[in-house]
Amino acid sequence: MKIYGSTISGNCLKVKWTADLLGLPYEWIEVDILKGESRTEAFLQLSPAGQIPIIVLEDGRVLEQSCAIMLYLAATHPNDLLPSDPYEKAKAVGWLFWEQNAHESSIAVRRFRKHFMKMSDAELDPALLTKGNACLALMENTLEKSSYIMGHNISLPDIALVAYTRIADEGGYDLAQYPTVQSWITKVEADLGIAPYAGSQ
Ligand SMILES: N[C@@H](CCC(=O)N[C@@H](CS)C(=O)NCC(=O)O)C(=O)O
Repeated sequence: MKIYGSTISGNCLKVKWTADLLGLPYEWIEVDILKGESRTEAFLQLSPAGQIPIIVLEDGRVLEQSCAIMLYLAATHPNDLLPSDPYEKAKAVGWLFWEQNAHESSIAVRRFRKHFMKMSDAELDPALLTKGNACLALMENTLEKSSYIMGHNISLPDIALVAYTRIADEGGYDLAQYPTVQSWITKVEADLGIAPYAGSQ
């Protein structure tokens, strides 16, 4: 399997960490989105949306969308990352939808604009801060009741949500306001075998 991704992208790291946790072999192909490498003719042939992550399977089939890729990897390899019970599985998928729809679309977007595009707070849509903080508050509330997003074990929603939560300060969010989320980040990083975030270029 080939994973086309960027190490500055939480969406891509979600896929990498899932593959690593499952012990899957893959070739990582670094794509520099800041240089437009996901928009070249060659890349658009692979994936017309021009975005990463994507995976290319042994037989040449391409899969897009970080959460869809995570679900595919979890569905095709033995693991405890996705519940088998239909209700619990639907809950897990619901968290992945929420991650994309509410969390990533505020926290990751504000982080990209502030940290990489160097936009000032005045230039940023104020709704991004409000919406992102509402997501962090919801996670704080959830994690006060259970040690992981869904109970007592790491599952796909933890991997998906930790990616942009651990770097939320780059988007101007104050994680100190969410101590339970901070402890959860440390725990999930340890589970994934990754070092605490030390900042990106
Ligand atoms: N919903 C998609 C979002 C993909 C996405 O936004 N990718 C960004 C990097 S995080 C990208 O490729 N940006 C470069 C571009 O749009 O040209 C997913 O989860 O895979």
